[in-house]
Amino acid sequence: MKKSFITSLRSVGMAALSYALVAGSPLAAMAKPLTVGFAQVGAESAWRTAETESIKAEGTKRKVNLKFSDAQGKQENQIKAVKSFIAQGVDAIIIAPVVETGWEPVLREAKRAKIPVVLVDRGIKVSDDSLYSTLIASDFVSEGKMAAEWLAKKVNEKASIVELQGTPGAAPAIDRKKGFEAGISKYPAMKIIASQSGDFRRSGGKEVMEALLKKYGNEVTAVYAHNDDMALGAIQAIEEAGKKPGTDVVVVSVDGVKGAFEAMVSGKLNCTVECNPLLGPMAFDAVEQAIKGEKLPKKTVVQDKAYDQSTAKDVIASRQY
Ligand code: GZL
Repeated sequence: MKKSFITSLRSVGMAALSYALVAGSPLAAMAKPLTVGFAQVGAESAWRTAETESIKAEGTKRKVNLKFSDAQGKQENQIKAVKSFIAQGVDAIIIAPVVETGWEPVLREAKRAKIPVVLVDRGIKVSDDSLYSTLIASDFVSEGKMAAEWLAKKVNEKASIVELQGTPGAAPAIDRKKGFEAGISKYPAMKIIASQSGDFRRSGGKEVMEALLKKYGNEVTAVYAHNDDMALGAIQAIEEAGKKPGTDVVVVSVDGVKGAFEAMVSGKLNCTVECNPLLGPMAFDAVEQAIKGEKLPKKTVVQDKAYDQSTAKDVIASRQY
């Protein structure tokens, strides 16, 4: 009796010891599922939807408890969501910041709460870049330059261009404009005759294009849209004005969503510069590294590539978004 009693005491002791080792140790932090808050911009475009799906799918794959917030395009809603994530004591926060400015106060709160912040897809302007762990995004200036170079070749360096801008104050809108203007600056006969925001929305692109076609008519020979959704809206407006998009008016945009490839196959869109939205795997790699306190690069640049009608048919079936 005595011997077996001691044996069972020993096994209980071992179990208790191993629990203590795991419970209070870093292993414990890795053992329990992470809780991550994701403050998304909204659902303004097909690109945005693809990004949301990528992050949600990766969170599910990694058994993360993901708290999702759709800000309907409003920064105040994003800030409210981040404050709520902090109050809930999440392990990390992912933000796709709708605009570049206004983030310091809430990011200081996250820093005080020792909650790492990973930025995806759009950058921010802060005086202290320790307020976020890393940014995973495309180089929007380069995208604008690629669009300009492609257009210059297509129109033999001569065009009167309507520019459809993205959301005012958003990094992609600011930098795609900067890159495109730099790109066409080498060609004196390539002029932006009008530039207006369609807020990255298809409806916005259509409305702005309708108004600018009424104002400039046949003077417009090309459109540069900061995203495919606005380009597809502009294509509708061009058709409704009795013109052939892709022929009478050359249309160039950014994102590389499925709808853009379909429009290139049908000859209505001429070129799209891909901006990959499938950021889920990289975002959660960064989250896990940030939680472990690992040093991350301030920015990871997602590689982009231009597609046009010459390649659209071959690649459309393999497009992932
Ligand atoms: C780019 C992203 C932009 C897309 C748009 O990283 O922020 O916002 O180009 C989306 O389609 O609305």
